Amino acid sequence: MKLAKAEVFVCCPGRNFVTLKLTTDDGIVGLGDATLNGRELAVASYLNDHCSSALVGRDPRNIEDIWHYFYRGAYWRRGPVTMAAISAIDVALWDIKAKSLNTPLYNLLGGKSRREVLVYAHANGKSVDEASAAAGELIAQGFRAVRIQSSVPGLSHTYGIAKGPGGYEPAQPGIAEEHAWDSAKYLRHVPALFERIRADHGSEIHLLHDVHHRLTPIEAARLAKDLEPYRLFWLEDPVAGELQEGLRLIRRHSTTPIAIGEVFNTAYDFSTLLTEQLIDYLRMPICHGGGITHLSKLAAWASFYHVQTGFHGATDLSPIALAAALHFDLAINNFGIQEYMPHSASTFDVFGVGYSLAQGALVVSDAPGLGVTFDEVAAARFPYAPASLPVNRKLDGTLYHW
Ligand code: GCO
Ligand code: MG
Repeated sequence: MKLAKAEVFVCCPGRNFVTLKLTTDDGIVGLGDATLNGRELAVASYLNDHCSSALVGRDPRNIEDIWHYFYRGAYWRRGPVTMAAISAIDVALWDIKAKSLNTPLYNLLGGKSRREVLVYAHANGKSVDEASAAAGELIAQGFRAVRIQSSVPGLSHTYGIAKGPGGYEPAQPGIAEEHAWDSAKYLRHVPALFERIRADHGSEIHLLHDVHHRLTPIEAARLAKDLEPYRLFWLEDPVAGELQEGLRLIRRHSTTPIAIGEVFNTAYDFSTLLTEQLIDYLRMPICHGGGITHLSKLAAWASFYHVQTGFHGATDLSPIALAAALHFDLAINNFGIQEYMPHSASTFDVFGVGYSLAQGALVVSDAPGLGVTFDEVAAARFPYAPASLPVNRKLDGTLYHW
């Protein structure tokens, strides 16, 4: 078996996606998601200009060797653009292998460890009342885990809160929007939000919250400690994760579980976090962290430190990325939870999927491979539309983490 074609598609059915399609000489198609929100064309160029011609002619069954060819062989290692490209190649190769064996991908990853994949949904509100009402609706729909975000009084924008009706989408056309931030206001607000949510919805529902990298280690330690009475499932990205040692301070002060890693792109980004047991959940997704080949190694390594997975699953990760995550989630022992944000109807005009939602969990179909189809004709109806993620400034104008 040989790879005959490597094609890259960039489309915007509601939001931008980059899709890699590999075709073998006997006509098997493998799909990979190469989307990097706000940097789509950089990954498309990496694939088109530096990977496609090196893929053609290779035996797609040799996934491990191809992974190292693009990782070690590139000399310039790591980074989100390179790793998103490698991830897309890797996932497409696993899709081909599973289809050629006529079996769902999870069967090649050890088989099923569970019946379904527990997901968390998103309750967002412009006020605490709105956030609590949104949580109530999700609980009534059967969700067992809900992430709660609400506007911070006194700040014009808050991460996670949609400006108008419809879903939350941070990337906007043109150059980056500027948002305002104040850690003191935020730190006063969040414990009151969770006090109210527990009072309204009881102790059974799993609650999560995303700090989106915005605190210093000692501020994060304070928040994690203040939230202890509300028994969070996790507190996400409490600090920017470049300084892994920074998480020691949080651990020293609190037992609130910590999740981190949606912007990481290799297992090396977790080395101190795992060996010192500074986190509880790793969020680096398959589509940005080197694909199934690299995540299998990271997840196995994490399991020795009692760390579970909780992959990033915002809508800027395509249905191909979500399907890859679901097969992996189903198979590994140390699965924790999967993020879930529903894709728009136009996204499903382009991507056909086999997973479905039932009582707060996703159920994976037994279709061979990933179980995802890509409609090129439909994709051509939704041309790429440049968009940027926001930047954030403190109230005095200092540039801060978004
Ligand atoms: C999450 C994330 C997203 C990111 C987005 C950036 O936890 O789902 O923080 O909301 O902000 O994916 O493109
Ligand atoms: Mg996040």
